[in-house]
Amino acid sequence: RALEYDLRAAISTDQFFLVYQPKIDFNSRALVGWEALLRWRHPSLGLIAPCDFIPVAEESGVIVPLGRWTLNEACRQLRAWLDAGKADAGVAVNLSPRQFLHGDIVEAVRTSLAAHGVPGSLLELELTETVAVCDIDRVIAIMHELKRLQVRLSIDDFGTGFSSLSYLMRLPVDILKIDRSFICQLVTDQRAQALVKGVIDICEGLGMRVIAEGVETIAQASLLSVLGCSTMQGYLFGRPMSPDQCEEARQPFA
Ligand code: G
Ligand code: G
Ligand code: NA
Ligand code: MN
Repeated sequence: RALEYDLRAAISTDQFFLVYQPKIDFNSRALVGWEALLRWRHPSLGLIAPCDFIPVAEESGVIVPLGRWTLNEACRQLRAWLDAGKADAGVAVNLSPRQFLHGDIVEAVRTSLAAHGVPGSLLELELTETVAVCDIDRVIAIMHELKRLQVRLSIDDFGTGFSSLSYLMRLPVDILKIDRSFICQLVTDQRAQALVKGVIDICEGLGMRVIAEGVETIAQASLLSVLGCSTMQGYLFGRPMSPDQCEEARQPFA
């Protein structure tokens, strides 16, 4: 496939870059972290969104070198912010299932942190639920190895693909990210509200933190806060932005 060929070439020719979306605490409006999101500036096709190339990268295996590039770039940026005295928050990087299960992910994370002298505590790794249904014992073993590097682990898009809550209980994850499909119905749909409230309570019971994704309105944010979730991410507070824009983004948010 042409795109697969271009993907391989793009890593060595600097066509990828990361943008960063803020995660905030709604009560204080303070920044609590950034999520790094991958972008591809293709020489002839222009800007290509991850949903159009991540699946190709997954299928072809290019996700392994590409994921290493992303981890390294996030750590390079963290180092730059540390050096500038602006490392006021950590960075979360998305990992795809293939990269997690077959990419020697522990070595990749360790190498990126060490290369830039970044403490693991500033790095968060976001995994989708689908990764956990493959080989639960292997997933748990890898997660424990990652935890030894002090990184935080989160489950992304929670509620959209999990097969069993008993898996959740066994995974050493720190944070659940409630998928935005629940947040967009939150204000109008009682059932979405009950579900979100349930997830927030489960997190509290399991000693996990919880964050709501895709918060776009004050009404959603206020309701989430009342339901017990004050950590949020979404266009209401900030879109994914360049590192320069991150430095200019002034707190408090919104
Ligand atoms: O940034 P955007 O909304 O376009 O992202 C679309 C999808 O691509 C999201 O599901 C997001 O998790 C995924 N994505 C963005 N950046 C990365 C990345 O660096 N690695 C992986 N595996 N997925 C990413
Ligand atoms: O799957 P993941 O959660 O990583 O997806 C992140 C994607 O969601 C990014 O592409 C980002 O641009 C998008 N996103 C972030 N905040 C919002 C929001 O408030 N509304 C919508 N519609 N998309 C959002
Ligand atoms: Na994510
Ligand atoms: Mn998500």
